[in-house]
Amino acid sequence: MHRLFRFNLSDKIIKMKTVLSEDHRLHFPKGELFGGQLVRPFECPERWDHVVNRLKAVGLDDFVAPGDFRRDGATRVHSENFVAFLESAWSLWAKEGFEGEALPSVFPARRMRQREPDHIDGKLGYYAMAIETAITEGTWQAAAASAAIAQKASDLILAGDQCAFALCRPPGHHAGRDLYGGYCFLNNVAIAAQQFIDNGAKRVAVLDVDFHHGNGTQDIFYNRDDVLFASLHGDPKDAFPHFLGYADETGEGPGEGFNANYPLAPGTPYSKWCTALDDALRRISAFDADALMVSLGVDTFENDPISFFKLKSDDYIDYGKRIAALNLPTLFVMEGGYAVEEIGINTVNVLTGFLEN
Ligand code: OKP
Ligand code: ZN
Repeated sequence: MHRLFRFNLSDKIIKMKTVLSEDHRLHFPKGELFGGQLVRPFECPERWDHVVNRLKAVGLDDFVAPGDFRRDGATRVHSENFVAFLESAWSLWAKEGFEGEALPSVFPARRMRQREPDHIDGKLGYYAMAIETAITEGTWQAAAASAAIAQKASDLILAGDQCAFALCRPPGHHAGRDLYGGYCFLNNVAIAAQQFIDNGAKRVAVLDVDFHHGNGTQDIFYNRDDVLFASLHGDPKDAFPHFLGYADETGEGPGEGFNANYPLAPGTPYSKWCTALDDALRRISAFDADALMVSLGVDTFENDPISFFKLKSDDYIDYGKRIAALNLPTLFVMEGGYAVEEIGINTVNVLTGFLEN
């Protein structure tokens, strides 16, 4: 591959393409287990419509279709057995004659066997890291299309674009090497980061600004020194995913020092969030990455229904500018954001802030 170039965003008028697909609509479970009830999922197809409408409204309407999902790219970061499970889960579930959507019910907890069973009930629990996320008939096709979007957006940057927006849905950052849950199946941003490495990048940084800790991305790159993972998120003492994301998780083996968590307290305002962001950006800058991947969740918004930070819509413009100051080829990958009416404005504010610099 050609050497990834360095550029000054302010030097030239730059454009950002958005890669997107209608296939996300194939994943629309009726139920999410929340507060002991099956509720309409927070992670819903209209989220995508609001982002697309806002992109059109500001003239960021250079839309590109993904190519076919490249399965071999996914198995660079996920286990073969896990991907095979995702592909076959719905048909195994349907074969049992179950009436509802596929949810796990039993788990290999402490001192039990970590071994994949044959029955779908066992497989679901074996691979789940959370149980709110239903698998339905179209889930695999939507998840594969979402990953294909991240792959195509990576292709664009590897071919010379300075930046790109992968409008992925379903999201990906909770999906680990062999774990799904938290609305995520395939880890889109990790698949993208690995694609850069596999095409000659020496170092790739992943900045996760979603409200929730990107446990899946951390898991995938935890023992590696070629991918720096930095995440700002609700303190796992108080926030999902609860079992990863503490500040003392700094990487292991060769990866020691290449994982940076910034757990933040309930009620965190932009001033405090931004102090953590600036520290993460300093870490990324010192890492001397060839490319930056941003896990872009806007559930940090003050009115998000399931999160507890206090960012306002204008704050997204400000931090988009700060990210641009790194002067790196940058791939934005859509993650969460559940204040559906504002998800378009907040997401696109990051992109326009980045482009205006
Ligand atoms: C996905 B992404 C809170 C339950 C949280 C799952 C949240 C998944 C977030 N009581 N449920 O990071 O935006
Ligand atoms: Zn989130």
